[in-house]
Amino acid sequence: MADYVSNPDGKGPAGGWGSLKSIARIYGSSWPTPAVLETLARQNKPGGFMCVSCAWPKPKNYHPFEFCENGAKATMWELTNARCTPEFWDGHTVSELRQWKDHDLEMTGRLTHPMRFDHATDRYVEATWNEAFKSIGQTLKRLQRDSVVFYSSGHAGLEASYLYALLARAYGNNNLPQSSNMCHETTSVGLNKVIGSPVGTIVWDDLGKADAFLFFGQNPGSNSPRFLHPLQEAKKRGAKIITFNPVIEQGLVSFVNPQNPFDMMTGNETKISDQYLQVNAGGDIAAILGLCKVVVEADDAANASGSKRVLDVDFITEHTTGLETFIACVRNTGWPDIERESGLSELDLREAGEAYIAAERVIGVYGMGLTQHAQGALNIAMLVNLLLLRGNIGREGAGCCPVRGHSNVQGQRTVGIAEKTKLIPMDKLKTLFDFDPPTEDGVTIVDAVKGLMAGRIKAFVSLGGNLLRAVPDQNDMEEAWERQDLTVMVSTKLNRSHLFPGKEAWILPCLTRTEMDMQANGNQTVTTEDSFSHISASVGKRTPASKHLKSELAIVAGIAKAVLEANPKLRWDEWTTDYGLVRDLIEATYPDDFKDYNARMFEPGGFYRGNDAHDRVWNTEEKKAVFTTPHRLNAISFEDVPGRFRLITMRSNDQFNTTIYGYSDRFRGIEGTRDVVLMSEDDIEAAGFHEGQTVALVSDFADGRHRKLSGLTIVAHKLPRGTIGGYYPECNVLNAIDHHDEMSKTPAAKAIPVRIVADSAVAI
Ligand SMILES: Nc1nc2c(c(=O)[nH]1)N[C@H]1C(S)=C(S)[C@@H](COP(=O)(O)OP(=O)(O)OC[C@H]3O[C@@H](n4cnc5c(=O)[nH]c(N)nc54)[C@H](O)[C@@H]3O)O[C@H]1N2
Ligand SMILES: Nc1nc2c(c(=O)[nH]1)N[C@H]1C(S)=C(S)[C@@H](COP(=O)(O)OP(=O)(O)OC[C@H]3O[C@@H](n4cnc5c(=O)[nH]c(N)nc54)[C@H](O)[C@@H]3O)O[C@H]1N2
Ligand SMILES: [Mo]
Repeated sequence: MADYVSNPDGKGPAGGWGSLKSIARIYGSSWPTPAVLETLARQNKPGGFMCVSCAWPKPKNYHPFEFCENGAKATMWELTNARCTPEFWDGHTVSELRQWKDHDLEMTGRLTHPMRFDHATDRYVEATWNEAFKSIGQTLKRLQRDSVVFYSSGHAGLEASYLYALLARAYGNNNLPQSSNMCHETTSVGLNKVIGSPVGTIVWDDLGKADAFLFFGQNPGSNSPRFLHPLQEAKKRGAKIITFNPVIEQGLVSFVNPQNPFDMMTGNETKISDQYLQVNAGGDIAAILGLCKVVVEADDAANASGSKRVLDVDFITEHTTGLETFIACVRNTGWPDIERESGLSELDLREAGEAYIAAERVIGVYGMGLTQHAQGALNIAMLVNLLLLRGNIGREGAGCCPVRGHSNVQGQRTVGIAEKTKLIPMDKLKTLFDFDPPTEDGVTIVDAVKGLMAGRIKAFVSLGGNLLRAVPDQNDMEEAWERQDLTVMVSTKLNRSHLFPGKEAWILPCLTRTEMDMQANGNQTVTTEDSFSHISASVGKRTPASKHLKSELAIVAGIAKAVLEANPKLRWDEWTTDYGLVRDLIEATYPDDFKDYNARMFEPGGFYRGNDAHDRVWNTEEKKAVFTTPHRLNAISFEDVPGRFRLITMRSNDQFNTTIYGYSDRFRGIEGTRDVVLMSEDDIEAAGFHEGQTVALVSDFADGRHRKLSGLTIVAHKLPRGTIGGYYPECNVLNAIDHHDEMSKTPAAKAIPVRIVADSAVAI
């Protein structure tokens, strides 16, 4: 086993008092106010509202406080007293704000008024909603249909999302890329190819029945902290947890449950990972192949001695295809190749393989560490291979668990936000709304960005998000973004994407889920879908941050009315007064998923929309679950040459994507700055640098383009040789838009080829 200690460098466990302090800091000395506590107490409960942060499911039997450190931060970030009003712009120009950090932009507070960019004064100025809709409508009418993109990040609820997709299609295109194009699109495409499901196969109760969890590149301590509770329970009943991650992530090391008074008073830590394997960035294909080799060898031995087979032969025969070629590949790949490519020893992989075999029911968990690679889909297919060998998909306590990002990112895809026409029941739309939906596929994020850069895309409507900061080649993107005819940002807070306004540019401020959404028919409910395909209702109770805010649904309807020809079947006004009518439409469009939608949406834990792979029905081309034979042993698209490193772009526990709450990455012991590069001590020494030195990273793609990020301080960190770490989104200037997963076009943000240079060595 690797020399893994339960508390590296003396950093505190995940959860515990550190988590409460970290929450309190967001609100400063005025926290907690009774109103905020009241709001937090309603989080993730029936009749309350679903967390605005991540998509981790909500249990049926909830705790008194069913939220985590980061869910609380996200909620409080919305409930701030700060306001970014029209007067803010009296003192600032857009050019000046470009020098500001992401954190400082969002600290200006909630956006309060619709704002139009004024080129003459380089400022946003107040406008009315009518002016905004009218002007946006006129411009959209003038533009060629396929030159407009309707982006969304996974914040908006199912109702607004369904209408947004309808707006795009009624307007005349399928240009509906979403934040998951940078995230779990690898799952939507790659997992779907091998098991016929674009989403995970487990449900909540499976967590309580698994004997082992394998974690590949997912960091629950920061990104889905409520996951640590079922993991803690799993450990207490003796389940094993094995982690594959180049970085030692504290949440996968140990946890003190902040909701357990005994644990909090005594500092009683639960050790999470039994084995922590620091795989190379991009080394999972080889690592998993190693595990499969252990399984196959054990099965050979069992077969020879006549004892119980290790492979689940009945399952494989009935449900899968492709085993033989895969097994041949497993047998033909030698340990030296596996060790070199994974960066792990045969001994460690044998120990992990034995633990996998010893467990009756296994859940394979994964996140961005698998999806954001040039061979991300192959990474996922390898994990599926491993699970299929022992029938670990489609039975109790076992399955595949991709952990989703934004709170409704999965659901938005379910209700039609998708660029691929084959995913949409177009005939239903035609019947329901009496128009001919466009038949051509729309753009992915990568296509959209390339289209922008080439001048083909002329307008972007963004329902949430901060695309400028989230995509590769950020410098080119900034230039391309402001060349557009129209930029429309439906937002809650100021962000960098607002600062490169198109010829016509609008910021449209919206309500959030914690706020009351009063329409003619009363306070409205919205729904979201979590990572386990459960759909839950949210009712906001807070007074809106400004009386000028509109709901996302009302904004979509406002734009739709201004741009679309009158159509008696498109009843935007009526739908805005009663979101239940939109849920009826969703049910009519997707009857299997949303049966009795309005009646079931308050069920504790949400209602399950079902999953065929969970029931061992395989909607693949082959109508079986597919074993994939890997054509390479690593997930990267470049050679290793001396001086070239694989840069992982990381999240701290003090951010939600491009929203930077603060500068404390307490799990990794980095305080006060994000301008760092993490390197192993051996790499620092071999490269002739020293800790604390300021360096620049320069990207090292075959295209030879100059991409550089300066002013980074070297921090020694326990990492595999050749793998270094820096923060997302800052490092996005280093990535290339053509560097993405081959199958799904998800940008490859977890192994960017870079060189490290002394800061003065390369001219900017
Ligand atoms: N607090 C907070 N919560 C969030 C978010 C946030 O920014 N902050 N973002 C939300 C969103 S949109 C998403 S998609 C999810 C993201 O949540 P995660 O999927 O956890 O994403 P990351 O933190 O980017 O990366 C996950 C892990 O992959 C590891 N890793 C990197 N490269 C490799 C590799 O090659 N192999 C392996 N095995 N591991 C690797 C990294 O060290 C890291 O621990 O979280 C959601 N929740
Ligand atoms: N290098 C690198 N790049 C990455 C990643 C990485 O790991 N590394 N991760 C990728 C991933 S997984 C993702 S999902 C993307 C994220 O990309 P995006 O989804 O585009 O970015 P966010 O940071 O989530 O967007 C934040 C903004 O959303 C707005 N907002 C917040 N709440 C709401 C709301 O309720 N409604 C509306 N309408 N707006 C709201 C606010 O104005 C805020 O400024 O980034 C991707 N980019
Ligand atoms: Mo994401």
